[in-house]
Amino acid sequence: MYPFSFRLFYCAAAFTISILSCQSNAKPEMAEKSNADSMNRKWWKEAVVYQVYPRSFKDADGDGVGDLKGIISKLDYLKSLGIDVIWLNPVFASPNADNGYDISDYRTIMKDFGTMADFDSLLNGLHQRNIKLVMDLVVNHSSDEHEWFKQSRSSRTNPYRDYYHWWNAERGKPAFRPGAFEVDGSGWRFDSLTNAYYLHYFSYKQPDLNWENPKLREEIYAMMNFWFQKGIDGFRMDVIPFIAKDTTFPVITQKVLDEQYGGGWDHYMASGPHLHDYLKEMNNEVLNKYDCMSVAEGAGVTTGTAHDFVDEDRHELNMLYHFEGVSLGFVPGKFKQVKPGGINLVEFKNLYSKWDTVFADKGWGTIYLGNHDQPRMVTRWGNDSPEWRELSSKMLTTFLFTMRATPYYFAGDELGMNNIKFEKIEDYRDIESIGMYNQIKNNGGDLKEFLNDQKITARDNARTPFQWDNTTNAGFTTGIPWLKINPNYTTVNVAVEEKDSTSCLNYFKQLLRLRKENLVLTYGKYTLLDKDNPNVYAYSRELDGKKLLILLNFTASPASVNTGMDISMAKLLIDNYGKAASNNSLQPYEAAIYEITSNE
Ligand code: TEU
Repeated sequence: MYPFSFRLFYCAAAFTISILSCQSNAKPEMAEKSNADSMNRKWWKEAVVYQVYPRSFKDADGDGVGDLKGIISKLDYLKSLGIDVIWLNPVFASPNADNGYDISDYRTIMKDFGTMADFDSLLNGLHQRNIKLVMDLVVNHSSDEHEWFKQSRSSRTNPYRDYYHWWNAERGKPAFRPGAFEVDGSGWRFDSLTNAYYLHYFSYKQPDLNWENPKLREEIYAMMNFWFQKGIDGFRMDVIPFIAKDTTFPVITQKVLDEQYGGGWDHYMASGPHLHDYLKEMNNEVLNKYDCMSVAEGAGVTTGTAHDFVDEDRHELNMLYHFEGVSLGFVPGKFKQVKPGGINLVEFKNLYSKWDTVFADKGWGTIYLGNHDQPRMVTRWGNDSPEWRELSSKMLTTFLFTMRATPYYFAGDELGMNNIKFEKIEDYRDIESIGMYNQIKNNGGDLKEFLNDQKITARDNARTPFQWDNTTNAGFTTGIPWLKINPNYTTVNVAVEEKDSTSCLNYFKQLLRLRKENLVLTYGKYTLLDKDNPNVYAYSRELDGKKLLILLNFTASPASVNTGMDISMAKLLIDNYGKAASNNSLQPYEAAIYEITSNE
């Protein structure tokens, strides 16, 4: 059993799954609106968001690290994908303890990535191509190298002292809080300079900001306005439920930690009493002035609390992404260990159907299977063996682009990139993997088991450099890449896939067009079909008399499906095999979308 910090993020999600049935805000009996115009159409609901991890996308200056000029050199590629929005991971000044999630100056560009002039040309280049830019807002914590923190730690009476959470040592040791990336698992660090502890939910290099302090909040809003004035189109908000805490820091008993992860999370660690006051204030001071997009990283958010963030009439945020889907299949009590035997598709279908119902009437959802904190989508949710990598990757892309939610798609997944599966800890660069490894080592745990699990779940699997072509270093850099490149770059890369009409890349583009051309895929009513089928995910989408049927075989064997519809006369819109599935059965990892006419 690992210490709490190991399990925090994953167990919170597991707990919430188990209480979904009693917490849901879902109102399935509510009449479904059928007309797209009455669905409160918004550009960000109809958009496809493509996530660029700048460190890994394209290196223009040969230092082995991706940069803004590199992204600029690939603007036409981004345009060719057909996507609408780029979410750019943090590009602000940072000592890079956590690859930019530790910001030392919110108004400056990180040296590794370039200059503000580069940023301005990137933004212009995107806008010229009709692509919007959403930036990362990391305001639960800053870097310990931020000027605010340097001031704050300098003395107990410094005007910046209350920008962070301090606990004077004469009060005794503060009650345990987890520090996710720390070897000792603690979220408090003692600072002898002022004989006090400061709070950090992540590494000690990421001290938590004190949102109770109105001055801090004003600074954050001014900073957000600064970026909006430059013309950006929105923010993705890093661990935003964490900004509000119970700042009396009561003791969390082991019992609460072990038995009530969801409750412990909400009441003692995050989603503090003033969370929604802050978000309303942020909306009022910043967001409502712009036609922008806001999306919360909704760690710990359940179907029961989601509406508090995203209902239009609350004037807080547009969307959130939950962790329940990506936490599915983890072994309880273990750090990111996936249960053997593959995913339980019935559980998967129930979970995504439940989340669809939550937003059927109000609010809006997101859908994703990968990002910079997750392994590669095809390895985790499909099958990355040479035989099935392409087909299963296309099948998963079909799922993402046919659900009623805004798809968030991670760069490289359109190529079918898969996990690199490092053998040794020395290959990892991620603070999370290295921290956990050292924690397990210190506790005399099973390092071999840990390294095996990491091959499937580590974050660095998604962060390996983007594969452009089959030249040295996949065309990513002329220098030494900061993280090893997946050796399959010689065949899995943009240059090869652009030329192959049947590639993952071309399938991605076709499917994206299909979503754009069929508003039913964005707004249409979702109905799960053949719900107990353990192999096939089947559902329909309906809007204004148009009905599409989506069939996805999640297994490496042929599988039968019973949708109650005769598809023999239906129009096949796309199929990852390039040819129609037979009426009631699917080939391994087959994905098909049909248009059903009324007499079928
Ligand atoms: O992630 C928050 C978060 O919940 C992660 O700790 C997540 O659980 C973990 O990455 C899964 O392995 C955000 C950022 O997306 C992440 O990259 C940062 O490391 C983290 O915040 C701290 O800023």
